[in-house]
Amino acid sequence: MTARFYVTTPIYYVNGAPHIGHAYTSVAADVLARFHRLDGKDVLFLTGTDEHGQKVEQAAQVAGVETQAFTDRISADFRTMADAMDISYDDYIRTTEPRHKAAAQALWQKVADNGHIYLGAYEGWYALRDECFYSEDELTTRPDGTRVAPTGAPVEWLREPSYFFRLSAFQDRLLEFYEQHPAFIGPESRRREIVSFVKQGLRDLSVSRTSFKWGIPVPNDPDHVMYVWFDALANYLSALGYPDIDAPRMAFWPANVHVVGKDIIRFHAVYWPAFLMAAGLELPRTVFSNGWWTIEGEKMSKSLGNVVDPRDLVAEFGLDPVRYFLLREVPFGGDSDLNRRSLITRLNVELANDLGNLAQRTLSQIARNCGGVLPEAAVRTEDDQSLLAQASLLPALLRGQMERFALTDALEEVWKVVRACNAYIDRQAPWTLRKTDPDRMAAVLRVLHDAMRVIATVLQPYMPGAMDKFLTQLGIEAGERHFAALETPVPAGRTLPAPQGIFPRYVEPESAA
Ligand code: ME8
Repeated sequence: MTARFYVTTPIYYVNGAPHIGHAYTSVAADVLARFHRLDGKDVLFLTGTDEHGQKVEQAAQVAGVETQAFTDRISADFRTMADAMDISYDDYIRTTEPRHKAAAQALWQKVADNGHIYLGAYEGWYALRDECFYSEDELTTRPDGTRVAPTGAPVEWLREPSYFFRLSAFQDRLLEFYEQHPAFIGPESRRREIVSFVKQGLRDLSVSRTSFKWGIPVPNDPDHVMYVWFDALANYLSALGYPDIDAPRMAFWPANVHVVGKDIIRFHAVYWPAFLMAAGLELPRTVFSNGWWTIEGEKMSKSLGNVVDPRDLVAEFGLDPVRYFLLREVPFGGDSDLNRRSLITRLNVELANDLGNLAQRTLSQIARNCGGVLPEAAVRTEDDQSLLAQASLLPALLRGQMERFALTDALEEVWKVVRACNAYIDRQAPWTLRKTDPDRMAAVLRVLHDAMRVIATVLQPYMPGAMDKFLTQLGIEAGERHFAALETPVPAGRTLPAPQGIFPRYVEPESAA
């Protein structure tokens, strides 16, 4: 049976336009989805939008648009952004869809039937911006006297009838689960943070609101709408066809990984597993959190006017360089800064120079000196064998990195081989061999071709467009691009298309003249 792999992004709030932070999490999840597809797994990759709650309702009011029409518009924009970033999602879930409402209500009903929800009244702090309840001891006071959440979001005092989820009853089970499943929360720093948060004690969680209407009605009590996080988290099940346990997609549960930003780890690593335990469902294998992007050293915010639309970056630098940069800049899981200088340097040095030149040098020599035809694999020298051995280890090496969500380390491994290829071509100097030993020249070019084929194959998840071009230039056919195909050598004698640059150098507009 083919192994399954289910990966999700957060579903994004439709209270504002998509930005580079959203694109980042989606690209990371996309790399995982594409990697596992190429590795022969049956993958389900889910993304979508989170459309209920007071924050979205207020944004629609400010825009002066009817709420559903507003969410339709912004959700479509998020989808356009995902498409522009080449996110290979299999399904796009919207929480205002009937299939989701039915699933969220069924999940609620199940949790209630199992005795974990009771009616009470909530009195306490709420941060609208975070759609999150905070306890008194988590707040700080600003010099002007206002109370703020740890995220800096202003809080308000709420007092209203509410249903509660018996979160406190799950404290020990959660701690035991974290202990037994060390890979459940990543990276390790977040795991420690969550364990210590839960150890401090969990209070029951308010899971319904009565002071506004934009949400999913609570089953049998339409005066209440579900707390937006109960509603939102259920998306990971509603896209599978829950509550129909026999729906074909339910075989994808439990999810292999929910990729989320560090801001929402608590919801995914505390509330979500507790809801699932309460419903008697299996828990996801991993919740992995990505770090935070700042822009040229500053927090990204509407008030600073520095919110980056990923589509603008793509228009300027090209899609694949942007995807590459996002995952290359800092070990996945850590915080990072988006600055033009380092983006341009990575594009020009690592993509255009290290990889682009290697491809160009090799392919143009095959075109010129081998009649554009792929040479035979000849008897191999020690130098040849050592380069090819290094390249052929890449799929297994990357498989290990993907298991650990080490998306950046994986790129470093590939670049070690890229650099080894460049050192090899300089050492072997096929341009000199052309006169002295043309057979050896052909053999060297063939070794480079074989090594580059591995490189291009394993880089597809990161840079699908550029690697598609690269593989085409290498004469690799569509059915030969998955990892298992690397076991079969490409037959000699294939005619390769005329080589073209894969990564043009970026030249600053002012210095281009
Ligand atoms: O939290 N750097 O939606 P949201 C990196 N609807 N990632 C960032 C980022 C930044 N500066 N800014 C945002 C929600 N993100 C809920 C999720 S899931 C059941 C419900 C990314 O629109 C990051 O992944 O506020 C973060 O978790 C997500 O966008 C928050 O998106």
